[in-house]
Order: sequence, then structure tokens, then C-alpha cells
Amino acid sequence: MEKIRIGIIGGTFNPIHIGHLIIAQNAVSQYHLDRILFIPTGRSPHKDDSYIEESAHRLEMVRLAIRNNPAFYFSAMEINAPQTSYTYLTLQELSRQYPEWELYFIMGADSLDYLEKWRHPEIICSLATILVSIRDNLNIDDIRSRADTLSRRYGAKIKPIITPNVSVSSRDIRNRVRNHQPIRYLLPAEVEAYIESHNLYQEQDSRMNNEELQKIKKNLKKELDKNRYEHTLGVMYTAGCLAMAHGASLEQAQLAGLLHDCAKCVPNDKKLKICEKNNIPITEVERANPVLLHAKVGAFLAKEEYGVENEAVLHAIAVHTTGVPDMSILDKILFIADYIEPMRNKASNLSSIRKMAFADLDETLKMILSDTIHYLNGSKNDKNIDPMTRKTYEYYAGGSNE
Ligand code: DGI
Ligand code: FE
Ligand code: FE
Repeated sequence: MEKIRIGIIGGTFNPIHIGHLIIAQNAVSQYHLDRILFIPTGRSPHKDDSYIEESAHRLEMVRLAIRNNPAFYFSAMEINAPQTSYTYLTLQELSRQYPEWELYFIMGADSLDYLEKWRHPEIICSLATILVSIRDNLNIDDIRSRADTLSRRYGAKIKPIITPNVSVSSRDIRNRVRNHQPIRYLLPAEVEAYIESHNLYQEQDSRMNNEELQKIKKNLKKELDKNRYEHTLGVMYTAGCLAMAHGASLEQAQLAGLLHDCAKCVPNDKKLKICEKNNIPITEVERANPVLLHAKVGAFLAKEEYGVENEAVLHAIAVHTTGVPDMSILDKILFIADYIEPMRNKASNLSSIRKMAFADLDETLKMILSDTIHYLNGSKNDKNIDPMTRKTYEYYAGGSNE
């Protein structure tokens, strides 16, 4: 008996968009699939009330997006699963329930790199042919060698799906909604209407933000020593409080606080190397005191290693040690939080600076910069002061009523 050819496409689908649909449709026509099964992932292991609401939205948007395509189906099996879902379990379950199905598992070529880190790649490869969609910014030779390795190791059958290069992403769509930019034509009209009528993605989703912070925390813990990690959490919470007090973005302040010292435990020679390799300019003072570079290198790693795209956050990290003249509110908040977080205890004047921080950011900057310059000038500290620290001080000390 001929088996029924089923393409499986998983994803958070938050929201589903034309990129997913185009891949699915091309998989159908290229591999003569009878059906595509969209399976939204169950995301959080703790399935609380907000998870139930959020997953219901994701599922409903999938249903709306595919309803006029007779070859497209969906399943809530992962969303409804009581435990965390894994691809190998999903495929096992499907082949047990539907022995008449021949499975084709669809994934992005960029995920191919991670397949080996998934649970039981050998089971996945034995139960399904893997169809990878290839965007044309990816290197075909890399993909081919990756695929060859997987074939050798797990007997994987890996085949390409040729699609037009549509670089829509769910994250981009969420950002566009939040920034009141159009999303029309990026997803089916029914899904667009659903997003609008349910006010999805309007605010920065703080739960999603928290999830992102948790993930970064886990990685940072490995990169930093214990004290630095504790300091980092102190800066994150303090920056958050200052953002609340001064009406800045809470999410950005926390993210900047969490990552500001991510390069602090990178050895000096490696910091210098990272700068040289990536055309990050090094000043004379920085070469003499490479510890200063942890700010610029931190911004670089925040972007490249931790996936931070927000320019305001990256800028705040880059200038957090010396400041710059004319700082943004986020720059100021991070700079100040770094100085006053609860674990700090060495600086003089801390209690009056802490109090001032919640009243007047510029006045606080002036106090901190003045103390820092005195400290660096002090007899035990023969480090040369970074001219940028001095410039920042002059900017904030001048102009006011002294
Ligand atoms: O990274 P943290 O310890 O949390 O704090 P930070 O980013 O303010 O860095 C503090 C270190 O940087 C400390 O070792 C003093 C040094 N520093 C701060 N401003 C200057 C400076 N070193 C020099 N040479 N010149 C400066 O202007
Ligand atoms: Fe620092
Ligand atoms: Fe710090």
C-alpha cells in the first residue's frame, strides 16, 4: 500500500507568517506531499494561565492561516502535552498512531547545525526524511557538509526545499506591531485581523522579555565568576528600578544591566584580540588599561553572542565605564546602577548618591564622575584617567549652577 506522505512543520508560530506558509507549500509541490501538519510547540514547562492563553492564540492563528488550503492541517499535540515536548517524541507518537504515514520533517537550514544537540537525533533521522529550507544568505557548501555528517552518523535522509528568499520573522512582526508599523502582506489577512482584534503584541510582552532574561542569565552564569554574576543581577534590578522611577523602558534597562559586564571575565589579551579582529578601535589609554575595554567588547558580545539587537541597549553597555557627554536616559541609568547597586560598598558618599539617583539623574552623574576622578587620582591608583571619563565629567559638571 502506498503510504500517505506527511510533512511536519513545527514552530512557536507566534505568529505564523507567509515564510512558514511558503516553505510548506513548496515542500508539498516539490516532494508530492499529501498533507502538511503544522504543530505549534508547547513552549514553557510551567503551563500557567498565561501560557494557556498565549498558546490558544498561537493555535488559533495557525488555524486561520491554513484554513483555505485543503492540504494543510494542524495539531495541538505539543501544546496540549502535559510535559515538555521533544521532536523525537512527537515523531514517535505520530508513527505509532499512524503507521500508514511517511513522515517528512521540515526545518530551516540554520537549525541543521543544532540537530545533533536535540534529544535523540538518531530517532528523528530514522523516523523522518528531513527537508531543509534554504535561504540564499546561507552557504550551500556548509549545509551540504553538515548534511553529509548527519547522514554518515545517523543515516539521515536530508533534502533541500527550494523556496524564494522571504526573510520575514515572527519577532520582526511582533516588533512592527509594537512600533505601529504595517504588517499587511507579511501574514494572511485573517491573522492580521486576529492580532489586531485581540491586541496581541501591543506592549513589550514582559513575560517574553523575562524568558529572554532567564536564558541570558543561564549563559552568563557560566561566563562570570560568582561575585561578578551577583553584581550583574544587582545592576539589572537597580537599573529596572531607576527605569521605573524615571519613566524609561524597564525591559531595556534590565537587559542592559544584565549584560553590561558580560566581557568582564574575558582575559585582557583576548579582549584586545576581539577588538583587533572586529575593527573595534582601541585608544591609547585602553591599550594601557585593557580592563576599560570590557565595555566595548561587552556591547560586541551582547550583540553577537547574546543576540541583542536594540541599539540603545548596546550603546549603554558600550559607554557604561567612562560615560560619554550627552548620554541617553538608558546610558545614564546603566552608568548609575552600576555604581549604586546594593553589593557596592567601597565608594564614599554612596547613601547620598543612592538617594539622588531616584531624584535627578544628571546631578547623580556629576557626583559619581567627580568621585571617580578623585578616586583614580588617589595616591594608590596610578592608573591614568580615561580622557572620556574627564570629558563626561566636564559635560555634566559644566553648565549647571556651580
Ligand atoms: O565593571 P565594573 O567593575 O562593574 O565597573 P566599571 O565598568 O565602572 O569599571 C570599573 C573599573 O574601570 C575599575 O577598575 C576602574 C576602571 N575605570 C573606570 N573609569 C576609568 C577606569 N580606569 C581608567 N584607567 N580610567 C578611567 O577613567
Ligand atoms: Fe563594567
Ligand atoms: Fe559593572
